[in-house]
Amino acid sequence: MAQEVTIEEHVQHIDDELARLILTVAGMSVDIRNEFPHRLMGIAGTNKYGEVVAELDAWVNDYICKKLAATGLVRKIYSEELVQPMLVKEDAPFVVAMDPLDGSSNIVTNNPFGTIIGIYRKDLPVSGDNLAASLYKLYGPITTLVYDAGKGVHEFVKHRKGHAKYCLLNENMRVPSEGGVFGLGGEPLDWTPEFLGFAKSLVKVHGLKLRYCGAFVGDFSQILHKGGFFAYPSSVKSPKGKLRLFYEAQPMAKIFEDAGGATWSGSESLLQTKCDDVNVRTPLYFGSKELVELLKGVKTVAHKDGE
Ligand code: AFP
Repeated sequence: MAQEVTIEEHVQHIDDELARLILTVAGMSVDIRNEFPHRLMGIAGTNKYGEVVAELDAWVNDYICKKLAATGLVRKIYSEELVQPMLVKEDAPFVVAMDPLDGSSNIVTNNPFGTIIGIYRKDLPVSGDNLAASLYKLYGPITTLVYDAGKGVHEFVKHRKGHAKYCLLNENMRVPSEGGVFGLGGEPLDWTPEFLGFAKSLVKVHGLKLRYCGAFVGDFSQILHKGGFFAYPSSVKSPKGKLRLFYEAQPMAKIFEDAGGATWSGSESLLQTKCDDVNVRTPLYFGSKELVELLKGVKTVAHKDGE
C-alpha cells in the first residue's frame, strides 16, 4: 500500500503561515464532530438574515473563532453567524470569511453538512480572485477536507485508526468535463421559464442524474467528484438567490474553477463579482465549462429585483 501522505506533510509546499492556518482548521474536526450528538436539537436564535440558528451553528461558530484567534494569524473574522466581523489582531496577515456550519438543517436528519472557509490577505469586501486559500470540511459518512492554496485542489480523509490524521485521498483534483449529476435549489415554479427549460435539458439532453442533498458543501462535493451542475438560482421570491457571496460562493468558486470547472453569478464568474456588502446573497451556478457556457446563452436566467 502506498505510503500515506498526511495533510501536515502536504502543506509543506505552501506559505508557512497559510499552512499553519489550514492545519488549525484541520485540527478542529475531532472536537467539532464529537459535539454533534450533544447538540442535535436546540435553537440558538436567528441570524442577521433572519434565519434560524441551530445551537450547533452557534457552538461551531464560537469554537472556530476562538481557535482561529489563538493562531495569532488572523486580523478579522467575517461569519454568516456574526452580526459584525470579529476584530482579532490588527497586524495579523489574514482575514477569514466563513460559513461555520453549512447545511445545519441537515443535522436532525443525519444528512451531510460542513464548514466553508475563505482566507484573504486583504480586508473584505474584495472579489474572490483575491483569495489566498479556500477550504471546506464535509461531515458525511466520513470526514473529508478539501483545500486550495493556489497550487491545486487536494482532498484528505480523516483516519481514525490509531491516529486522527487527515490523509491524502485525491491530489490535483479536476472536475470531469462530461456526465455527472445535478442539483438545483429553490422552487422550480419560482425560476424563470427559461431557467426551468435549461434545468429540463440537464436530464433530456445531457442525461444528468438528479442528486440534491440540501447542503451546499455536499452538493458541491458531488459535482467536484462526478462532474455536472449545481445552482441555487435567482427566483421570484429571492432574485439574488439564497447563498451568500462571501461566506459560501467565493471560497467554493475558487476551488471549483481551480479544478477546471466554471462558475457564474448570472452576469460574471463568482470570482469576479464585486460588491460592497459583505452580507450579500448571490445567485450561483457551478458546472462544467460546457454547461455554464450553454447557460449563459439562455435569455433570462435571473429575475430582476422587485420583478
Ligand atoms: P441551512 O444551513 O439553513 O441548512 O441552509 C443550507 C443552505 O444555505 C445551503 O447549504 C444549501 O445549498 C441551501 O441552503 C439549501 O436551501 P433549501 O433548504 O432551500 O434547499
